[in-house]
Amino acid sequence: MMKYSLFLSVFLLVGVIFIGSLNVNASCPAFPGYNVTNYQRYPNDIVVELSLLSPGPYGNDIQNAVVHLSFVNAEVLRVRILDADNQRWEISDIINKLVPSNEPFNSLYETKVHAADPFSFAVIRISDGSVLFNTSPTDENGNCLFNGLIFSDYYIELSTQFESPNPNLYGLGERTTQLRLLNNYTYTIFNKDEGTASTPNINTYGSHPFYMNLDSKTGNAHGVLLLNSNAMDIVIQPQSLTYKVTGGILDLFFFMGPSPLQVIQQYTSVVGKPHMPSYWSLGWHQCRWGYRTLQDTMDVVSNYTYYNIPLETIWNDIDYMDDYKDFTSDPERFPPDQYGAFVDSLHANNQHYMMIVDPGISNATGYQSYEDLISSGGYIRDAADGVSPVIGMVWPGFTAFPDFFNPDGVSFWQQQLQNWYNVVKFDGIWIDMNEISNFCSGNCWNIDPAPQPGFDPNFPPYIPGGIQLSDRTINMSSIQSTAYGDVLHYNIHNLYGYSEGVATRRALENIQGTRSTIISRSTFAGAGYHYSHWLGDNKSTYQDLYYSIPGILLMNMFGVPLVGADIGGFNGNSNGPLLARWMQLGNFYPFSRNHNTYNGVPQEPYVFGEQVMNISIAAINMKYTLLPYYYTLFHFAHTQGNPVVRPLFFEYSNDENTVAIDQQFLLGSHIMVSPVLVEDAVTVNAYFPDDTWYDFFSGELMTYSGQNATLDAPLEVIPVHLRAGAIIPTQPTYNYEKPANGVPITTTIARTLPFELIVSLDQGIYAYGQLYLDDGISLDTYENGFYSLIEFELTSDSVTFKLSSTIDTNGYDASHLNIGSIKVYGATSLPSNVVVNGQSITTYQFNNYLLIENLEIPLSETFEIDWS
Ligand code: MIG
Repeated sequence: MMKYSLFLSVFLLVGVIFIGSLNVNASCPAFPGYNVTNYQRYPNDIVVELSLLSPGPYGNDIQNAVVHLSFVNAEVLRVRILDADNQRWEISDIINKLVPSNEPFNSLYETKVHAADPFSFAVIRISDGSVLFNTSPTDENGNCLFNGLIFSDYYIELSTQFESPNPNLYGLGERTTQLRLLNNYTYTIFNKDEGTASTPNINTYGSHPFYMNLDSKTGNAHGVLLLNSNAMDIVIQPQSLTYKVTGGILDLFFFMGPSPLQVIQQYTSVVGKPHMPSYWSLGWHQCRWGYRTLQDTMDVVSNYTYYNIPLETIWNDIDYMDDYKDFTSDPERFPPDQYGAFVDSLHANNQHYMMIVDPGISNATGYQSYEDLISSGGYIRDAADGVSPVIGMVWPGFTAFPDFFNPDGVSFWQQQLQNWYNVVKFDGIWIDMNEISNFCSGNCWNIDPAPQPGFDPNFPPYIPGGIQLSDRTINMSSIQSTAYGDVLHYNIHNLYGYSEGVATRRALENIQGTRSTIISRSTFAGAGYHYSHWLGDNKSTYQDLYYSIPGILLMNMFGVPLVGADIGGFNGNSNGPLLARWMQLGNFYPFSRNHNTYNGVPQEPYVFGEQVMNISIAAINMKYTLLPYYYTLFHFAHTQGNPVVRPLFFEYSNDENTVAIDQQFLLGSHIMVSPVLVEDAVTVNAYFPDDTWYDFFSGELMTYSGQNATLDAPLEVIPVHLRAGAIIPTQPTYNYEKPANGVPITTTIARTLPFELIVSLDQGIYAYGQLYLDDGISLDTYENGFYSLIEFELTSDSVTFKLSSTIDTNGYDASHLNIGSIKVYGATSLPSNVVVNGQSITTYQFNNYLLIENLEIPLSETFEIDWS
């Protein structure tokens, strides 16, 4: 038992320091941690000096530590725990985009530092006094919950107790998982080539050491980021959460929300807000592993055209390469001149082209890229001599790996991509295998390294996930050259894909001079600032159809909004009904790509007969019709960090029923998607939060609110509902007539079509919406003012109605764009008079909703429509 008596407390503007005394029971906790030897209060900081009270379990304890509690701004607190005497690896300069406030502020939080033995701290929400983080090892009854701070060279441990047990937690990616985290589980964070089709909850391709905690009683949420790139376990128990980290420092950020959306806005202000994607990347993508020849690839494009299915981008997998060597193409199967000409012909039709590039560079004799890599010196080095490249084995056989922390590795990469671009004018790049994936474990010339005496980076004293860290990747002892000197791969393994993504982004921006489109398998916190992601190897099953929803929702919470799962499923064989359901759901992913493995049966939308094809065409048209809305959502992702797709709890955070919902989701804040995820099912059980909802297609007012409902969903139907209060800008593509060259609609054409505004009236007879426009491809259009932002508003006194626009900024020439029609859901009768910009019109009708047609209202000017 412990007794805890306060003899002094000092209240400060934003921080509270408790200086107390503590009687420590020798056995509780087992590792009490550190003494406080000094503290200092500065205007926006508290600095606490610590000295080791009791060594941790693994030796090499840090004797003197220093804690900086920094009040960054009103919503963000940062707590860094450093070695006072020695510099340790930390990543803050690479990832952290935060500019601390210089202005005085009234923070939403206060901190309590237990400034005596042992050290602990707490973070408290001022508005209701709730304790969001508390590292004190004992609970209020003196029960011992966990250890104090352990801070040693290769093992760091810190725990927090929950104010009430079993909170709603989300995050800690990447993994295949339900949306809400399990309450008794150890989550490993360590990048690994691990398909989603295997065990749920284990660590997969990326690292996102961030969680959100939602208190559904108050609706308040907060977030916590541990900015650290080392392998770690995060142990969640009913009363506590424990970080067990293999190196680096503790660099914690606390985000006060209080809404879930605000938590993500604050989180992305630290790790970086998402880049603005190219408009075309939101179109429909077709890929597979197994388009073995250029002719195979061309045939797919022809089939799309023949069946009149929109195709924005055709992709090639590793099939195109000569012996799987990057930046080459097979002379027979993909003859370079014909290959380049094919891509040029796509461009002539406003279509796009992407192909895969792997990081492993073959060491085959005479391979120019390998010679270039070796002479650049920008490769990951082997610990054995510190000079030679570490050798792995991937598709081309033995390979070396560029070191993207090394400027020479970055220049090498840019040069290779430039050389390849001279052959094939690709529009974007797909980067795979960048966990790093390796077909053997460790150095392939020394397969399966045995544990070494002393510190062995492959087998640190504590091994997150319990498997040697070099399992199916390179040795952790490998050496990388960073701006901070040589760093063990051990410390930065989780940053490999991120560093490749950053290098690829820079290269493409230099080569193309436009926004880059990069889809990467591996990510780290903040990856979305630079590039985008697909969820990796799933399976053609209904289970994985479901898992794709929490997958895209979590990535959106991590600030990586342009994300999707392989539509149709990667491993295994798809079939007609599964593909139909996946096409329907997948065209609501922000990134929509059909992709399949080498030996799977074909799963292009035209292979399973006419019904599935027509369902697919309808699904793609739905996406294209909504593109102006998606693009506007991406603008607010880019500027504010807002997720493009969101869990229901984001909008209804004090509705207990929403906290675990991950079979439905919201697109933006107003479009709710409730897909069929069960084989042969023709109904969906969907939850309708307490609000007013309309059927998105028919405009019918739903009678459900705050309850579950069983909805009809035969194979050709995906239930979609529109929340009241919205004005959704769309450009319907359904009636597009193919031009003479027969090419089905592309995003280039879609974005020139007449707009249709879909208005959903709420009970106050109000609705609001926004539309962001720019050229869709240039860099920094928003930052440079080359954009237009239009707001739409509907107001009414319930007799007269007024729909009008305002134009916030007009840096993009939208004079070629018109509003052609308006639908008003929730209107109850045919108006007697409709006036557009002062002129009476007659082209309107009422049938379930008010439809005003045959308009030609220029978007570049404000308008007003009145009816009564
Ligand atoms: O070892 O390039 O996740 O999408 O088709 C497999 C072949 C390598 C893994 C990717 C997958 C891709 C496949 N790649």
